Amino acid sequence: MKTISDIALGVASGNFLSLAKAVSVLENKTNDSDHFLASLLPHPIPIIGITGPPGAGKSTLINALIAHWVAANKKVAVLSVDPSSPFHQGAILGDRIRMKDWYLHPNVYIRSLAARGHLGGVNSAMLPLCTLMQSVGFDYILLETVGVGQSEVEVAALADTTVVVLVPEAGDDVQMMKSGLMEIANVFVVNKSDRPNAEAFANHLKQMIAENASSTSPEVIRTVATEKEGIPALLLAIERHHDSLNMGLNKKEMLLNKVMQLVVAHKMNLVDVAQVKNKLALECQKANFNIFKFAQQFY
Ligand SMILES: Nc1nc2c(ncn2[C@@H]2O[C@H](COP(=O)(O)OP(=O)(O)OP(=O)(O)O)[C@@H](O)[C@H]2O)c(=O)[nH]1
Ligand SMILES: [Mg+2]
Repeated sequence: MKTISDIALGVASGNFLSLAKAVSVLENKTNDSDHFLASLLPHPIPIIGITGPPGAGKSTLINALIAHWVAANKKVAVLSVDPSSPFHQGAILGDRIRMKDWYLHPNVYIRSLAARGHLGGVNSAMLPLCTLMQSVGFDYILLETVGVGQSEVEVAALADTTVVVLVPEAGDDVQMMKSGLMEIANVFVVNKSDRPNAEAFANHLKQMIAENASSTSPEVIRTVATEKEGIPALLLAIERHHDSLNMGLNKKEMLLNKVMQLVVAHKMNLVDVAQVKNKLALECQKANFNIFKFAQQFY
């Protein structure tokens, strides 16, 4: 059994076996994991979130991005979040097929995670993993999540750049998109641009963005992920967004949010929920039960 400091040393030297061990230390949330996390020496490696509706081509796009980066001798980590299933067999099997070229590649690390069941949602599982990946010498970190609920918003908060992947048929979903995905997108991809109406949809999207005009309007990039078409343009758009971030925009706000989440999660751990529950069961029946007075005994 390797000690935490052995694992930390292995991680620092970019050893994938140590990386796998480190991931299980974090997942098992042993007492050592806080200590281990605090000992990491992360680099500011870009974290790129890839989200969008089911089947939009996120994994295929990631497959193409990996191909591009590996050809340039870069190291890539991919973390896929499946928000719906605690077992995510389907996601794993599907992604194993779509990203099959890369599972055994020495410069690529791919890991699927279930979001459900994690107290604190996606973030509580992802932030430690992202920090770990930033400490191992990867050049890029990709987070894939299906944009159907809350997880994509959490991923967007973690990512430096959030890419929202849509398909031409999404025309009818534009209203829905206006509310949720519109706000988190730093770059839009219209994937499956080999299909009819791709150009019309991309133009419609650009028009909507212009109407929503803010100082940082997301670019719209057309891709055919299966053919690896549009990848250089997408990479340029990601880079341009990342450069604007480096100027300081939003970055401190993002960090403050992350720190507050960690502090809250830590404070939550200090409270014995079972004990609160038992006491509450006794006291909530009493006359003039005051929730503030009750809660303050645990402050
Ligand atoms: N015609 C066409 N098909 C594509 C393109 N990109 C992906 N596909 C196909 O679309 C299907 C779904 O692709 P995935 O990459 O699994 O999509 P996803 O968004 O990762 O799906 P989930 O993770 O299940 O939400 C697969 O059959 C792909 O081959 C494209 O550019 N054009
Ligand atoms: Mg996928």
